[in-house]
Amino acid sequence: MTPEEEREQNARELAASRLFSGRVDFLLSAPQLKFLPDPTVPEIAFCGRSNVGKSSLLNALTGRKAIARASVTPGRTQELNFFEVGEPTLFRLVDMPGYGFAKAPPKVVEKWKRLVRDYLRGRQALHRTLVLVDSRHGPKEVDREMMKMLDEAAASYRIVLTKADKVKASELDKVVAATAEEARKHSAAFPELHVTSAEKGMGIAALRAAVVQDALGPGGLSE
Ligand SMILES: Nc1nc2c(ncn2[C@@H]2O[C@H](COP(=O)(O)OP(=O)(O)OP(=O)(O)O)[C@@H](O)[C@H]2O)c(=O)[nH]1
Ligand SMILES: [Mg+2]
Repeated sequence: MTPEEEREQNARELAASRLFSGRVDFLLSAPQLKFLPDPTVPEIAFCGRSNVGKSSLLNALTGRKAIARASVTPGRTQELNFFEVGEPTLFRLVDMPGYGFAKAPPKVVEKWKRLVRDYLRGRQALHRTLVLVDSRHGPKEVDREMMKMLDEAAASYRIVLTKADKVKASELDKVVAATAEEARKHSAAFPELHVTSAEKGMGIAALRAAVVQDALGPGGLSE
């Protein structure tokens, strides 16, 4: 990065951080497409395997301890959870149900798959999807399936490695390389990865800025 680019990036991160420290409210849970909110503002979706750290990442981005978890009561994980950012609302974050949860009955998994697929394919307001991948494991078969589905829908996505604090630096380098290699195989994946830790705050400021830019465009928050 040139010094000028670095200044711009810092300014973007600061503006994004200010925005996220303002209003962030839970809006609703949608168990079926007909319960989706009116698509009046851009949406950014968070998806990934069960336990990958979706709710924790959402909490870290918004600087809230439990906003995502607070709204998701146990047994209701087949729903899409919407959060609004900004006053007035500038965009929404959508916490998706976790996939690859082996214990869920096949019928439930099928219903979830359909809901997610229909949302991701058909939602005009969807500006970007974040596909979360656990730094300890790298991309798994279910992650590849999700990526393929997004490729086919031409719904572009960022790959976000989570829980980076849980692996050694040398291990992390390997997982980053393997994940970047995977990204190159997918037409709708951004080539650059986000390496994050919700626990330690790593990569959070940059991801915040990226989310704001994805939602609002390059001119996003300029005063
Ligand atoms: N060390 C560490 N642990 C994390 C991090 N992010 C999440 N965790 C832990 O991983 C577990 C799962 O995190 P969640 O945020 O609930 O994961 P999720 O993807 O929302 O899970 P589901 O809603 O069940 O699909 C929790 O015990 C978190 O505390 C991280 O960055 N570092
Ligand atoms: Mg969750």
